[in-house]
Amino acid sequence: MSNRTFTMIKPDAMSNGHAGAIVDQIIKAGFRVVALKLTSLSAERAGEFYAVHKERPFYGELVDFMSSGPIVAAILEKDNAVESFRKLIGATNPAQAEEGTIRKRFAESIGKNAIHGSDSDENAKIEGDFFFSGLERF
Ligand code: 3AN
Repeated sequence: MSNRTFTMIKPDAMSNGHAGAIVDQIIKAGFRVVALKLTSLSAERAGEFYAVHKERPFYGELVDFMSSGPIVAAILEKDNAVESFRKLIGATNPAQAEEGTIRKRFAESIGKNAIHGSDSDENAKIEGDFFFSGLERF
């Protein structure tokens, strides 16, 4: 169990104006912001980030969507961060997400689902390193 996870606020939530409310909910849930930036992914970088899903039927759609506009990337800290954050964001499909979760409140669909949360300590480290240098962490 590690105390850090990685998140992205996805292009749908950004263009729908939910970034501020989402960051507010994350901080109120007790996460400390270690690193945070407004950025974007090229199709090539999005493909690299989601390489584990390469064989899935939705891979092309996912890469197109994730490179369609700005995102907010962040590293977050809390005890049991990965699991606790997955609980806060809710199920991948917002229709199945629990009431009050970030995806239930802000996501449009299973593809445009507002937010990413790392699924393991190992991936949290890989994904945080994908976006942030040591100098960008506090
Ligand atoms: P999670 O983000 O909850 O860990 P994963 O890892 O299964 O979910 O999927 C990664 C991302 O791929 C999801 N956040 C979502 O944007 C997209 N995705 C997953 N399943 C589908 C699907 N059936 N159709 C379209 N996009 C999907």
